[in-house]
Amino acid sequence: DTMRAFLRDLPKCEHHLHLEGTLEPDLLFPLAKRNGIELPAHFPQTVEALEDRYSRFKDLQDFLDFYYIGTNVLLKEEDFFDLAWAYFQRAHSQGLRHAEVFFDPQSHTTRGVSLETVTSGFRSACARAEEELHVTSKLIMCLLRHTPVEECMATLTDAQRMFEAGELHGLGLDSAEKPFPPELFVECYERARSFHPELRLTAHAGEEGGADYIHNALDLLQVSRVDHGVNAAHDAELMERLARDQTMLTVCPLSNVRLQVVQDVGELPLQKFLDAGVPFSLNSDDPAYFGGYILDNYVAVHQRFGWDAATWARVARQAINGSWCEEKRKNDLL
Ligand code: ES4
Ligand code: ZN
Repeated sequence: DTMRAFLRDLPKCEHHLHLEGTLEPDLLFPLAKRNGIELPAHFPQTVEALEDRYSRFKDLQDFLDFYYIGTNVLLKEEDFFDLAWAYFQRAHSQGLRHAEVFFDPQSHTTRGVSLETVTSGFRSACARAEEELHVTSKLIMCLLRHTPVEECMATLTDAQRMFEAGELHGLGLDSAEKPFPPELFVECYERARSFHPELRLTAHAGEEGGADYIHNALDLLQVSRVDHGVNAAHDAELMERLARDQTMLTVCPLSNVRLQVVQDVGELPLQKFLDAGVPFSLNSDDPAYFGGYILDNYVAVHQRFGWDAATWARVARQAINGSWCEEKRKNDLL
């Protein structure tokens, strides 16, 4: 319809996308076979059964259990390339222009897959996306907050050269929010900041965790962006702070429904953020698991909020302005 076409043609930027979360069931099973990986006995055996199970996640942890099993089928550089290239093509067909994408090195290095293998495959896909699709991108390495801090520190050491070379653009923090608050990772973020003066910092906070998680990510980790962050809406002082500093929240509507953060997209505090001047972007998080890519998230929001064209242009502009790309690229997108 015309609204979907309008939203498709908006210049969209995505800032909250886990590359491992783009593993579609129809790639998961062939990769498991190609790499001789045996899936657990309880794992659904067909694409249809798996998709059906994905539509019934109880909460974040229930999803993560599936997400980490899926991740196990990724072994070779070409697996990482195929995964990311499939994502870029699909998102491009939905009007994506720029993506800042997460990956979880620890979920691969603990299986004997080197960081170099992972990033080489991803970087090749990013280069091809820029050449062929004119989609620009940045890689953000995430630390798994359910793992010991010493392992996170070792992962940072492993990645130091790539941060220094600008091959990795930012650091994030993901996996189960509770009971792993931001304050556990202060030394990791300090260490990362020492690698490069322009290294960008973000963290998942305020999806499962309360507004205190967001305060602590800002104060203690010194992040310049907050992933999810929807629980900021419960804290008036925090809302003022986010608006004053123009700190962007990377909101993931379909993810929040699938993981039962809200029962319906209409419950998200998006109008409240707009009215308060708190910038946000709309993102797909783990599109293979949550039933939609970036445009599907825009459409779902439109169905509940019914914003006019000027408001949608403002939402798109906020996402461009909150991007970590070069000013020249931002101006091209605006
Ligand atoms: C994630 Cl939705 C979400 N939250 C936390 N960690 C994640 N890793 C992949 N998706
Ligand atoms: Zn996420």
